[in-house]
This record gives sequence, structure tokens and C-alpha cells, in this order.
Amino acid sequence: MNPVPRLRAVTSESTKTHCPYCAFQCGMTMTVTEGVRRDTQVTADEDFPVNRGQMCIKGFTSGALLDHPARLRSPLLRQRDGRLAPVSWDVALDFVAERLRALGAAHGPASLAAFGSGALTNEKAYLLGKFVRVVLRSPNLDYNGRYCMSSAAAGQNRAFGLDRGMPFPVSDIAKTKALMLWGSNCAETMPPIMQWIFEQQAAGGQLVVVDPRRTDTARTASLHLQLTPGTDLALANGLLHLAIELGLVDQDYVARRTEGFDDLRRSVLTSDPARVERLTGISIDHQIRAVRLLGESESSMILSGRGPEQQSKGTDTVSALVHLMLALGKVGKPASGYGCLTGQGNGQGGREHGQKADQLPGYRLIENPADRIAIAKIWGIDPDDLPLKGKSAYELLDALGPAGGIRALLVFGSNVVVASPHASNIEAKVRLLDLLVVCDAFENETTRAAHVVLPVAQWAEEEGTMTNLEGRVLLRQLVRQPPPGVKTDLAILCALAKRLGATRGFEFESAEAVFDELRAATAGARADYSGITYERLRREQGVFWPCPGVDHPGTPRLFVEEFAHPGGRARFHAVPYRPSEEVPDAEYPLYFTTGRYKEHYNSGAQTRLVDALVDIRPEPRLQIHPRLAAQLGVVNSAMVLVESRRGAVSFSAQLSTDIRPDTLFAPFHWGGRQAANRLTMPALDPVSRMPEFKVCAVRARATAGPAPEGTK
Ligand SMILES: Nc1nc2c(c(=O)[nH]1)N[C@H]1C(S)=C(S)[C@@H](COP(=O)(O)OP(=O)(O)OC[C@H]3O[C@@H](n4cnc5c(=O)[nH]c(N)nc54)[C@H](O)[C@@H]3O)O[C@H]1N2
Ligand SMILES: Nc1nc2c(c(=O)[nH]1)N[C@H]1C(S)=C(S)[C@@H](COP(=O)(O)OP(=O)(O)OC[C@H]3O[C@@H](n4cnc5c(=O)[nH]c(N)nc54)[C@H](O)[C@@H]3O)O[C@H]1N2
Ligand code: SF4
Ligand SMILES: [Mo]
Repeated sequence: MNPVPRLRAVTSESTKTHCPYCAFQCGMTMTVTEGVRRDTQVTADEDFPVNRGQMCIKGFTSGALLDHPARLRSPLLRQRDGRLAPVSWDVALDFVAERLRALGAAHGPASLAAFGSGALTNEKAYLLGKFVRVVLRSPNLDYNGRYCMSSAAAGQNRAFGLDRGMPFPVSDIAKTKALMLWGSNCAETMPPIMQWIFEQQAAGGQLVVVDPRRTDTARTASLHLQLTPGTDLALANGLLHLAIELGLVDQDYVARRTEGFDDLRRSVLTSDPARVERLTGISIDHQIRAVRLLGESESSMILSGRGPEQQSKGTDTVSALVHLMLALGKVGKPASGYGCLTGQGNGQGGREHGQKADQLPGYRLIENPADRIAIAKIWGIDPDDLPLKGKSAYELLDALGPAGGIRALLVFGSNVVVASPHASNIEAKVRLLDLLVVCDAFENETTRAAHVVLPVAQWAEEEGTMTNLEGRVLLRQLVRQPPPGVKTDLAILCALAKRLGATRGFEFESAEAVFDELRAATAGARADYSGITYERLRREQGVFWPCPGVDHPGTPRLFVEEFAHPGGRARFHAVPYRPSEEVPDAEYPLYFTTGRYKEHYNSGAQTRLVDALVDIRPEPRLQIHPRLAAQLGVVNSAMVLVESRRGAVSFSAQLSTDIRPDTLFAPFHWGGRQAANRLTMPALDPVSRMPEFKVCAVRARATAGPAPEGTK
């Protein structure tokens, strides 16, 4: 397969594309200059209507990844002496195919697994799903979006019958009178979004932020609710209780557009403000102020981030946020409703096209007979040959090795040993595999355990579509040719399929050809892309799905008239409060929570390679309140040993009154002895299977050196 047209040899050429990192998918212009050295400059696209000429420092410095000296330029194969050594593509692919065939024959297809990513284009997510189901015939495919968007997706599906992170465009933010950012630190995690929030404030709008830390985002708010970690569900139910008490419920809307309100109303009777204050630490006054702002403003909006979602009750918490906005009659109204700020570059599209254990393309479900028939027809197979649903991300990784039954794992776009909860467990589990294949542009903590590493093209070196946080499908254009020695993910999947005996279905000339099959596979499905073409995407500034025909304008706003459940009504679902799986006690008396720095991205596999970012943020710091630090005898920059029931990490202390005195915070962008995830908790949400990244119990003490190696 030759997916990329040849680029003219020129000294300097500019191409419009999008950022490699987050779901804001800033439009950017990349200028490649061929001189003595090849240099790639990045500027923000003034015309793209989402970022409007702004970007963050990660996007501006992303060009450094393209010609980076650490870039992989040849497949690597683990040798007898334990080292990874360069080999040819034929040797590497033959080896992988042969091992997959042998392991599948010995242990059955379910022993072969793959792990995908919200960083993958729609085309890659689609083809990975097809490869695992059709070629490997395994149910075990899941992806890092499980760690990211899964609770918001499950909560929205339950209430609305459909999940599109934001059911309205980003520009609606500027028009809402009251905005509540619930557990999102978007000033650091999506900086250009702040222009819409500042516009909203300049027009007299109010901003409320719910976060246990006074973040850069919280600092811009008129009301900051600095709640106890893991108590969001209590607060959300409490606000609904107050809305009922204060007569803020839109009775007419509830009667016309929803069902199940009576049960819900009864379920929040005990969520009275005094109890909620005791659980969350948010005063009754502040509860009343917050709910009045949402209920009495002509338009109001809740946008959630990972704070409330990355909990073992994340689905219920998102449900409670949605309930509140439904009860206030806001969902589907102009500049109003609930939305979630999707995280990864293609966190939205990545969850629609079948790399999730229970899904087929277009939000079809792998255990729904009609969906199986529709997709089997597109793929030219018998529906009975499609596997059933497989294990969720953490459960899949936890099952690696002979005891769990998964013998081979292919990873596309995730640094699983850094990003997973209870990381030392996953570090140990990947070493039990008979075959670990990692496709990446760089080595990272996960490739250290790999038998084979396959070097891939990066975002600017291939075409593909991404779906941003608004549900806007956009085209990443080819900016420059990939360097010699690397292949695209699509080419790797096709080459492996061929070696494993697929005679058809994996012969694509281009990413566009894969997209055309995806369009057909989603026709008539909930996430319908059938009317979106590359040609349109080149002309238009993205197209919002669902888009069921080439003449259809796309759908920027959902739920204006009806919801996606049969009958068109939104559904309430009682979600009583329950505490986090692990809460502080005498032995482990503090909360530990995790999140992000502006300068680093996720596992840090990419941003730790960019000097300009490492200069600003060379290491993770432990955010700690000065009162707690004094109790521990810790001064600023001193080392603190933090221990949970699962592991220990030493961090340099960063004293700050911005955090609650009962809570410690660290970012998860580093691995090994600096990995915050050695401490975190693998308790999973019963519906979404989201891990409890945001809450666990720890103890802390002053220490002289790094934490000891070894796991608990
Ligand atoms: N700079 C940067 N930007 C990114 C990323 C990155 O790694 N770095 N990653 C991208 C991705 S994949 C994602 S998912 C998004 C994430 O974007 P955000 O959701 O903004 O990111 P987080 O920092 O994980 O979490 C947000 C906030 O939740 C708070 N929090 C912790 N515990 C609780 C709690 O119990 N309740 C509440 N209400 N809040 C709590 C934290 O203090 C933190 O400020 O960012 C995207 N953008
Ligand atoms: N404690 C704690 N842990 C967390 C979180 C948290 O808030 N707290 N957040 C969770 C969340 S929201 C997320 S999204 C995960 C993210 O964490 P990870 O799943 O590790 O994701 P990344 O670090 O973004 O990317 C991993 C790799 O993908 C590669 N890559 C990028 N694009 C492509 C591509 O197109 N093809 C291929 N083959 N490779 C590619 C990069 O080079 C990088 O090595 O972490 C989760 N872990
Ligand atoms: S906000 Fe997100 S998309 Fe925009 S430049 Fe930063 S990382 Fe890239
Ligand atoms: Mo994420």
C-alpha cells in the first residue's frame, strides 16, 4: 500500500493541518523548509473557527517531534541477548505474524489482544477494529479512551441515548450566562478554549469551577467549589435536591421531554444541603449560589472534565450532572446543557468506530444482532464469525500472561505501563507476555518490554480524519513525507492481515479509501459519517456528525427537538451517593489525586522529548498545602515519600495554598520511579470500567532519596 502522494521538492511549503495532541484539535499551519537541515515551523491557524489563531505551547513546539533524534527509523526485534536490534520490515512482520499464528493456534484467538488509542485517526481506529475481529478473530480489543472518556460516554448514553462529548459547538460557551466547569482544568489542558470563556465573562456571564485545587482555571471563576475529592456525586445530587426545594425545576420541560423524574426526585430526598456540606465540604450558601446561577440564568451549561469522571462512580456522577441540567430544562436550549470536554486528539472519533471492546463502527454494538449483520455484510463475513464483547482496558492488561490467558498484545498509541492505574502491576504483567508488539514513533516505558517495536509515521506525515471535542470531523492533511524506514499504522495492519492469510478487505490505496469504507459501515448508525467526504473536509471547516448524506449540512446541535432514545425522551436513573473505593483512614490518612501540567501530554512519551517543554517542567512535583508540609517537616523542594497500599513514589514538594490540606496532587506524565500511577487505585466503575484515577488514600513523610524499587 502506498498511502501518500509524492510531495514536490521545494525549499519551503506551508500546509494547513491540526495539532497532534488534544481534542481541541487546533488548526495549525506547518511550514517545511528544506535547507541543510529539514526544519518544520508551526503557527496557529487564524481561520480555523475553534482555536481562532491561538494554540498552547505543546502545539507550538510539536514540530520538534518530526526530526527528533530519538525517532525510530527501523523495526526493532528483541535478540537472544535481550537487546532490541534493528531488523528489516520483512523480518519484523514475518516474526509477528508467525508468533500470532502460533500463539492463536496453541491458546485460541482470545489469547491475542490489541490496545488502541484516542490518538488514532478514525481510519486507524476503524481498521484496527476490523483487523482484530476479522483477522485475529479475538474479542480482546480495547483502548486508552477507557481511561479517558468512558464515564462521560456511559452517562450520556444512559440519559440521552447518544454520546457526543459536546452536543453543541464550542462557540456556544461564549453565549451562555452561567458556565460551570466541573473538574476540568482547561486553562492548562486546553488553553485556547479560554478565549471563549473570557468572551462569555466579558458579556457578563458567570463562571463556577468545581475542583479540589485552586487551578489556573479556578482562579478565573467567580465561585470556586473546592470539594473533597471523590464527592462530586454527593454535590450534584445535592444541587438537584436544592433545585427542587427552591422551585427551579422546569416542570413543563420535565413532563414533555423526560421520563423517570419521580423516582429520581425520591432518590435525592436525603441529599439535603446539610448532609451534602458534611460530605463535600461545600457550604450550604455556596450550594445555593451555584444552583441559583444554573437555574435562574436564561442559559446555563455544565462542562465536565476528568475530575468527576475518573472515579469508580464516574458514570453515576456524569448522570447526576446531566439530571441537573435536564431538570432545570436546559438541555437542547441555546447555549445551554451538559457537555464533556473530551481529552485526546481523536477521543471522540476513537470511541465511535469499533476499537472499544463492546463496539462496532458508527457506535454500533458488538452484541446487537442487527449491528452484527450490518457490519458483517460490509466486511464480507458471516455475522456468526464476529467475536462477542471482550475485556475492558485495565481488565485486559491485568489478564496478560499465562494465568490471565492473554499471550500476545499489539499496542497502537498508548504507553500502558505509565498510563494505567496500579502501574507496577501492569509493568509486571507486560513482562509475562509471549509477544508484545508496540507500534510507535518513539521508544517509551512500554517498548522496554516489547519483543518487537514497529516505527510509525507521525501525524504530519500521513492523511487521516479526526473528530474533535465538538463532534466536528476534520481532515489532517499530509504536510511532508515520512522518513525512510517507517510505515503508517494502516500499512502495518494491512501487511499483517495479508501475512495472516486475509485475501481481501485489507487492500487500501489510501487513508481516504479506508474512510470511504468507514462511511459505508456507519450509514444509518448513530454516529453516521456517510455524508462526509475528504473532498468536503478540504472545502469546509469540518463537518459535524451525524451527517447521513453528502448534501446534508451536518449536525452542530443535538437534542434540540428530541433525544436519541426510542420515543425521544431523556431518561432519569436514580444514582445514590456512595463513597470512593478507598478513603483515608488511620494508616493512609490523606487523599491523593492526579492530573496534568500544561507543558506535558499524558504519559509524557512525546512531550518529555521536547527540550522547550522539559526546560519548563523537568519533573513531577507533589503539590502540598503548607500546613500539611509543616506537620510533616517538609520545606519547599524537599523530597517527600508518598505511599499507598500499592506502591511508593518520592516527589519534590511544591508548597501551595491552592490545594486542600487533606489532599496531595501529582501529575502522571512520568514513568518508573516517578510514576504517580504506582500509587493509584485500579477500582473500576461498574458500567464504564473507568479506573479510579482521581481518588486513593496515601500517607506521606519526609525522605532523603528516591522511593525504593519493587512493588507491593
Ligand atoms: N497540558 C495537557 N493538556 C491535555 C492533556 C495533557 O496531558 N496535558 N491531556 C488531554 C487529555 S487525554 C485529557 S483526558 C484532558 C483532561 O483534561 P482535564 O479534565 O482538565 O485534566 P485533569 O488535570 O486530569 O483533571 C482536571 C481536574 O480535576 C481535578 N480533580 C481531581 N480530583 C477531583 C475530584 O474528585 N473532583 C473534581 N471535581 N475534580 C477533581 C484536578 O485537580 C484537575 O485540576 O486534557 C487533554 N489536554
Ligand atoms: N493517574 C492518572 N492516570 C491517567 C490519567 C489521569 O488523569 N491520572 N488520565 C488517563 C487518560 S485521560 C488518558 S487519555 C491516558 C493517556 O495515556 P497514554 O494511553 O499512555 O497516551 P499518550 O501518552 O497520549 O500516548 C502514548 C503513545 O502513543 C503514541 N502515538 C501517538 N499517535 C500515534 C499514532 O497515530 N499511532 C501510533 N501507533 N502511536 C501513536 C505516542 O508516541 C505515545 O508513545 O492516561 C490515563 N492515565
Ligand atoms: S490546545 Fe490541544 S490541540 Fe491546541 S495546541 Fe494545545 S494540545 Fe494542541
Ligand atoms: Mo484522556
